[in-house]
Amino acid sequence: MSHSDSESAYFNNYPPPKALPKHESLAKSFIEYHVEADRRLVLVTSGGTTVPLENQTVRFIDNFSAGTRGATSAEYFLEQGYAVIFLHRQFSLLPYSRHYSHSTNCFLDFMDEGPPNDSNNSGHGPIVVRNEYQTEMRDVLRKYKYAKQNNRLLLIPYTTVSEYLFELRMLAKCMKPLGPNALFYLAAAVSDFFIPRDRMAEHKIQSSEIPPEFSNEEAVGSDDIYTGGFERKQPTSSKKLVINLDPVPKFLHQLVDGWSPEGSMIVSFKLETDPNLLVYKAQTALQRYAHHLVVGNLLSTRKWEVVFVTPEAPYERWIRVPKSRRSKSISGDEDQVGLAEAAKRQSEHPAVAATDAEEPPQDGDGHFGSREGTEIESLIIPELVKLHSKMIDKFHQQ
Ligand code: 9Z3
Repeated sequence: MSHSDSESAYFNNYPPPKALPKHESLAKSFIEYHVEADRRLVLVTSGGTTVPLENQTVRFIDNFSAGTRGATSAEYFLEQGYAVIFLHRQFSLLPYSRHYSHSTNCFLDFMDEGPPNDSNNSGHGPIVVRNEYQTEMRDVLRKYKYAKQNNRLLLIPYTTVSEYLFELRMLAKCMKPLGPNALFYLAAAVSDFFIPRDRMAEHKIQSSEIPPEFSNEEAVGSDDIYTGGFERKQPTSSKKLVINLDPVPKFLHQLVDGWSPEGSMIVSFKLETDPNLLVYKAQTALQRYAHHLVVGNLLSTRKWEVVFVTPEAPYERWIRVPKSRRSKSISGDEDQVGLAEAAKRQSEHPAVAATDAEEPPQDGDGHFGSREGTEIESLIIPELVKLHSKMIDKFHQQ
């Protein structure tokens, strides 16, 4: 099946998200506004995607992504003067409010009740931001207000992988009038596997036998597809659940060759856990889709290092937060920083022992240095903007 055949098969099989027409009209007026201003516009995708197991969804498969990369990157794009469409998993982190979320950095910890205000005799004081957070919160608040008041940020939510794909296609097509001013920054962690609509159970999959009079006429009985039947050795009324997933069609082809504006820049992310594979997989993705940049990252070191893999020299370029400015991360493993680069060098020159994992000194400063260390996105985005500028110049010289 060709890419466009698998595209049509996919989109014909799924109903579009209910909110798509509303999102389309919001996107069109947002884009028109920025086309008129000749402003650059980036579509940032962010967060995980769910894969429902039932049509009336009780259960779904999910992934780890909280949307930190996307939400943080969106802020640095706004700082660089870009307008941002933020296509995000519903309830994942958002630009600016991410600094004061409900779990880490709980927003309530930043507040106090001030002394009672005598004028209204209520005995209640006003809620105030604690002194030590005033500067940082004012800074975040000002940037947030600026983005809102100047129509620089459009938030579009999705939940499932299918909703994500419908929204991505719609937004890319709406972005056509932007031409080379459009940038795609695909940081969402999109599921590679899904259950096709014609194999999906309508109702909640049952974990125990139900009498035949209750069984309904689904296209495919949940018994046939999802359950492994009774265990012989262990008599029990519970059933196994065996899930059979298909690969999600590779939509980057369609984005590069059809949906996106002429001259636009497309940046995808490649996530791996094995340092030996990262650069190879990023290079393979770049060759396969023929776009402009793959940003490779390892799950364990993604907050401190990424690799830019490009079709032109220098082909592979590491960006790292200097050691002294790395934030602490519970999920990360700082000992792994440098391993993927060393593994790549080792594979190219097996005779040369892998060099140490230390990074060369780099310039660049994080904007939230005091509490959180340097954010790697503060190093990634300016570099990316330079590459985008080069592409725009080249486009206009043609
Ligand atoms: C990424 O690699 C992002 O950097 C992360 C960010 C998902 C690791 P967090 O949300 O994590 O800040 O916690 N995104 C792309 C992942 C992905 O699904 N890439 C596909 C792949 O690796 C290619 S499009 O095959």
